[in-house]
Amino acid sequence: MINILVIHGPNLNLLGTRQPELYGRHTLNDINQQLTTLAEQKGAALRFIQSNHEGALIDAIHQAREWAQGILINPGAYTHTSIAIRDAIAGVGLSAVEVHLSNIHARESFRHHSTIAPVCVGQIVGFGWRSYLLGLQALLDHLRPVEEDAK
Ligand code: CA2
Repeated sequence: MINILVIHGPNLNLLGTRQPELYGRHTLNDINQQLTTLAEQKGAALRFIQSNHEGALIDAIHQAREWAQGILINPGAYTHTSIAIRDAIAGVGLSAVEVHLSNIHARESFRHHSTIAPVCVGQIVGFGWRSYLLGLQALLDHLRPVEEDAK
């Protein structure tokens, strides 16, 4: 069984209530349920955290070292500012995949840079709620390469 921490950063608790043109109509709970269904199919177990506080996200990353093999993270606006979250991911040494609902590279220039991406296996952006599913699939494949890839 592969254990994954799913992290939702600031303001993502508002999903499905406002700005559907940017972030879609799915709620955070909808996305977590979709992820849980995929994880069950793939033999993985997920734990979720959403917080609007940088320190709470860092504490969760530190605690994940005890039980998880990977991290799926949408850092929200901390993507563009947080050296502390980057250091936490690098510090615990867990494989992480960064996901975004919107295509951050097609938006305002201040969203083009991610402080987090360099310490992640990869980044998936722009596919709405499906970015999370693609990210989980990619993270699981990275942690447990399919037999064809391993040959
Ligand atoms: O596209 C993404 O997933 C983002 O991480 C979303 C962040 C934004 O700061 C990043 O640049 C890209 C913002 C999340 C705000 O979510 C809301 C959802 C509904 C209503 C208001 C905000």
